[in-house]
Amino acid sequence: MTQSRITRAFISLGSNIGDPEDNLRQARDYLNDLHEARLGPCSPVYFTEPQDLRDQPWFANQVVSLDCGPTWTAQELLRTLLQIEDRMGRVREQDKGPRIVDLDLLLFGSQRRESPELTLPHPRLRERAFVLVPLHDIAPELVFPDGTRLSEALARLSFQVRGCRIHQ
Ligand code: PH2
Ligand code: MG
Ligand code: MG
Repeated sequence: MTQSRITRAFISLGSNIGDPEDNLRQARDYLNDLHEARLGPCSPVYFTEPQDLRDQPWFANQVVSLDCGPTWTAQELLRTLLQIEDRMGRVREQDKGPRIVDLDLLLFGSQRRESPELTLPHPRLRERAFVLVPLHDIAPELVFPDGTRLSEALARLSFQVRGCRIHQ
């Protein structure tokens, strides 16, 4: 992959069915095999209290970076993430149910967009410790496209990290 016009994307990985850590590993393998893209730094895996969902097992969550060559667009990456979810057997009928894997596009470079298909940055990014904590592990200096620092967004959230567990 040439170095020109590489866009760094950040992707949130989540799972709370079966063997969640192994599901995240499999998802990383799929990302690693993508053409014209390279998996960059990956955060540790955290075990996190479910947010906005009732009576569900805790999640395994992680954030990874993906360096995308010039042929990639944010929409194409989103479609690819949904395909990986399908290949891994995600069932979509009850969207609030537990999931084998959830791959959310958090950021695609400094792109900002709002469409029914895709909003960037991810609209709930700043409310979620299970996203901001691992994102901060791999990109502590990150500044969002609107100029807010990731570290400021983290400081505004109320949560607790105990080892690899995140309570919120
Ligand atoms: N994903 C959600 C809603 N709530 N909570 C945790 N802890 N982890 C998730 O990945 C998660 C969630 C919607 O996709
Ligand atoms: Mg999600
Ligand atoms: Mg999703």
